[in-house]
Amino acid sequence: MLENLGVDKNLLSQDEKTALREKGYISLGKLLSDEDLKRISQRINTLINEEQDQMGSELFDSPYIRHPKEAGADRLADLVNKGPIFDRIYTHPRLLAAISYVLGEDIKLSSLNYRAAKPGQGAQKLHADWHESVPEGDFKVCNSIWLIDDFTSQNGATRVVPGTHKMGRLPEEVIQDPWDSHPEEVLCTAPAGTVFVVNSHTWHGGTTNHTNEYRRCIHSYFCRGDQPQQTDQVKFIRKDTMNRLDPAVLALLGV
Ligand SMILES: O=C(O)CCC(=O)C(=O)O
Repeated sequence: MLENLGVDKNLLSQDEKTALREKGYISLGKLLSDEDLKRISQRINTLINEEQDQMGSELFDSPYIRHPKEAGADRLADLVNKGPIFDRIYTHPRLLAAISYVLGEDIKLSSLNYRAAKPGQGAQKLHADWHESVPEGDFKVCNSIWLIDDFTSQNGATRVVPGTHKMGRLPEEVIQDPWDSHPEEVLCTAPAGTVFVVNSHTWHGGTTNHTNEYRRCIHSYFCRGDQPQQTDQVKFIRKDTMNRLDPAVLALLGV
């Protein structure tokens, strides 16, 4: 399947592979042009206007993996079905090379959601995106963060504690207060259009947005083929989405 999506092991440099292995996250650089960002922002604004208080409902109401509502951030969910503009955000070959480097060749999209930290809010405790600790190498999930705005030290950039994916422990098993800043945490600051791939077992979390603007990103989140998806794509996939996507993309969705 990955071959048919243009994925090749050589799409990642040795340094990128080492960083993913050792630190548990990397920047893939700027994968979205300013024109892409403009068009994605327009589509997001349209969806926000259309969905209003239903925003993110597919995520919060899921009978499969229920995600807690977050007062400090807006969400849009199920972006797979909300326009071809979002396709590249889960099919980019360099993204898939990085995700499969962490999870192995058998991967599925788990969910494709938008998260915007509200002005003055957006802080999260340090967490892993998995309910239990896993031994190094038995990774179940891997996320990517597509920056729609610049991530700065002021606007709630994601924090990551490098190397914690190798500890086989959840933050709450080790530190007293996962809301506190961690002495080794690093902020993922970068220009809009940049993509970070974060092994989801690496401790991480949103930080407070100290500006007056929303801090926006899209999470293109993957799981190993033998794990349940956050958004059950078989249940959610719309006919028009199914008709326009290649078989290899449908396989990536688990459809
Ligand atoms: O958007 C972010 O900065 C990180 C969000 C995150 O880690 C999550 O929602 O699990």
